[in-house]
Amino acid sequence: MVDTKVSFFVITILFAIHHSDAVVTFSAPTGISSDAVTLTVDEDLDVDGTVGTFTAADDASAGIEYTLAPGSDSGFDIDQASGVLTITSALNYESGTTSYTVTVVATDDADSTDTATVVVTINVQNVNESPTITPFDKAVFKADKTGAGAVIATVAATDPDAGDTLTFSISGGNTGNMFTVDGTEVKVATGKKLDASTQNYYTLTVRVKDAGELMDDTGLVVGVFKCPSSAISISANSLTTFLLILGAFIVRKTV
Ligand SMILES: [Ca+2]
Ligand SMILES: [Ca+2]
Repeated sequence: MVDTKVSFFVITILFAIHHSDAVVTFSAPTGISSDAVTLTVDEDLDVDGTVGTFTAADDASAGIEYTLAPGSDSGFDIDQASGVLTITSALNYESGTTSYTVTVVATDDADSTDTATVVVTINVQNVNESPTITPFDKAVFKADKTGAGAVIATVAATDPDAGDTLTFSISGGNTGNMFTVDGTEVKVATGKKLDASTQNYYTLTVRVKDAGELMDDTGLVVGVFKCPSSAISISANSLTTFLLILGAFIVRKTV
């Protein structure tokens, strides 16, 4: 016959084991180890966009609460209930900061001493961004018969991506292929000559394109006038003044 005291002791132990709260353990996101995970996000992730979803559990009936530990890099937040880690400010690969570290803590709702932590390395991945072409602030006027190779304007653009290759072209308004782009210079094309009697102004669209085919356009007005003087540039706002001067010149030549 089994001793009554021994039986009571065994039953007590079994009861305690059955009802003990297991340790909180992370199971997601993918690649998570016991205490670390590395995640990668694109630099153009929207603010409030998801970096990753953390899941932890134990066998208790109470839920799990997710928080970021003090000392975590700023710019991130985690939903207390869902474990979704998000960004709270825009990322920028070109800023020079391409990696962040936060520590995610999962806490058993029923026992605040039952926690698990994971150190999260967040690597920011470069994304190609569009170039921006510098608008022309002046219409350009060139004398009639200006020949091939004459520089009409110099074009410029910026691109957030360091070292990106920018290529300029004329994408519109180039009647008769009168103009071409040589590097950053808009020129009268080979074999061409401006002829005011045929066309006395052009409304060009100048385009910049980066290595990833992203692009930006701006307008360039080129006027052609019959005048013996060298080419001039004039503010678009002063066009009326220019035309008055030109009119006076023509009158003087014809009287
Ligand atoms: Ca970029
Ligand atoms: Ca770019």
